[in-house]
Amino acid sequence: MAYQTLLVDDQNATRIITLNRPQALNAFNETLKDELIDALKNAARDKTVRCLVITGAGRAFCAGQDLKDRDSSAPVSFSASLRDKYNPMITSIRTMDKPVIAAVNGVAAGAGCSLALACDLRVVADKATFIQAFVKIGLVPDSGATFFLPRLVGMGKALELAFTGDPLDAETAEALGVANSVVPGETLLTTTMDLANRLAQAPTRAIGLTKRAMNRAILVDLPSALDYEADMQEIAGRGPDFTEGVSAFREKREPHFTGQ
Ligand code: LHQ
Repeated sequence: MAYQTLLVDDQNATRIITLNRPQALNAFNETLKDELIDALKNAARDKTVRCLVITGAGRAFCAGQDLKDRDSSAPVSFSASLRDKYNPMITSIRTMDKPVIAAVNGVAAGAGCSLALACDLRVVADKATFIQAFVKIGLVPDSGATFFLPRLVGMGKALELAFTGDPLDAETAEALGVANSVVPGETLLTTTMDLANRLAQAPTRAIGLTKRAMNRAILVDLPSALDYEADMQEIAGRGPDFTEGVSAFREKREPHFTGQ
């Protein structure tokens, strides 16, 4: 499949998937979601691929759902959008029997932040930020954010980030264990590829089994958590604060939430 919104490049046994809608900060439109699901499936089943790197083109990693794409920014069913598109991406990353590294080149917001959190490791550019942007548009953290974030940073910090939508900078992300390492933006890809090539030469079968065992040790409830998030998002997405939040984003103004 030739992709319109992704670049896929193999370097030795490492596959690099680059989200490629830089003009929209790599926000997820329907095409990007469909293509990423397909690319993840291919990477999972291709035995020549022994490590996967996910990164973004331009200055952002991914700004989450495309809020200007009128076909999908207010889907008919939020829960269906999550169950059919976002949750399969997250599940695919977690169930892939090979290491997945996010090379977080810039801002990772909303479902883009969730995508980075679902990866096994995060190598982060010094100017990158992680933003639980959902609350800014009256939504609930989704695509696994309610599941991965408290496991990475603890409940108190996770709730603070989710309630405020304040950016988590790279240095703090490293201190909290969200970033495995922080490097200057110019060296992000070379540093990530050094790690990826090392992991791609490691015993992939053992690494895959290690990932399965860790998933089982602390991520066994992921399917029900993804399902529950979808239900919560359906409720939040039907409320007036979501409509106001998206209008405010599009009109570049502060939102006025009623709390209903
Ligand atoms: C964008 C976006 C964007 C479109 C920047 N879409 N254009 C699941 C279920 C169903 C529905 C709803 O959603 C979900 C899951 C989610 O992901 S919800 C969360 C969606 N994402 C957000 O709320 C993040 C929105 N973006 C931002 O808050 C900021 O743009 C960030 C913090 C990412 C970056 O800020 P800046 O560096 O100041 O850049 P900017 O705001 O100036 O954006 C640059 C351009 O990119 C701008 O377009 P323009 O034509 O004015 O240059 C933005 O409108 C566009 N853009 N994010 N998600």
